[in-house]
Amino acid sequence: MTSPSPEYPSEQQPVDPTVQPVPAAVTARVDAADSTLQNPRSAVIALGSNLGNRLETLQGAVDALEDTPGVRVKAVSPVYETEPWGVEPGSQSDYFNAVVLVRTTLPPSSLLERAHAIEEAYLRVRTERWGPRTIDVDIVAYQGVVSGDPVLTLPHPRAHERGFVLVPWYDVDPAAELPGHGPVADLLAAVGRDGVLLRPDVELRLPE
Ligand code: A4P
Ligand code: MG
Repeated sequence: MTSPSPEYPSEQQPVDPTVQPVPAAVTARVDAADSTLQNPRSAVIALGSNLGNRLETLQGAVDALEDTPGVRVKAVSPVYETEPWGVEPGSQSDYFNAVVLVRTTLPPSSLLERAHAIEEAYLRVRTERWGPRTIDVDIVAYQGVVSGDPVLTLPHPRAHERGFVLVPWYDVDPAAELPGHGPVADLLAAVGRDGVLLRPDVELRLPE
């Protein structure tokens, strides 16, 4: 129980006309946003490029992620040169692929918007599915979230079967688990490293 302040006996407490009761729903929303800000989530992002200066483009994407308010890049994998997946052999150039671990206060939908903005910045043109691209920014996983929404499927529906995602992910987080699919180490053992070659001569910088 609060006792009346000595300066103002209870009947003379000053009334602030700007103070309105805050509806419970608003308080709940603010609290939820606050707890997200205090609890950044971890997300795994896969980068791929097979057009133009592949290394420069991947580095640009890493830097753009770090420049995003609410996103911190925690780890960047080695770069792998990989055979194009899902297309006629020899019909496309090899990819450079890498995986980036981030901590973020953005919800998944905003992280996807940012991924698309980065793709657009590199003038990515979508003409055919699995067509060659300057940059592809895929969200492989967002914390433990599982969603079948086609706009943002989590985890990425094909990550578990792709060496070009699993190999660099395993490098930066050997204990990682893909929600709904199990340890990355086991998935990688099943898929193998064929067509995924380390490029020890090139490297992505972790932003300062
Ligand atoms: N989308 C849904 N879930 C996600 C997610 N988790 N992350 C939606 C990102 N996007 C997601 O993607 C199509 C739609 O998927 C988007 O509108 C988005 O809202 P896109 O990037 O426009 O088109 P895409 O990449 O050609 O299609 P898709 O099916 O996403 O292709 P993938 O599976 O990303 O495969 N081979 C090698 N070696 N290395 C590669 O990096 N990449 C691909 C692309 C094919 N072959 C490759 C590589
Ligand atoms: Mg994609």
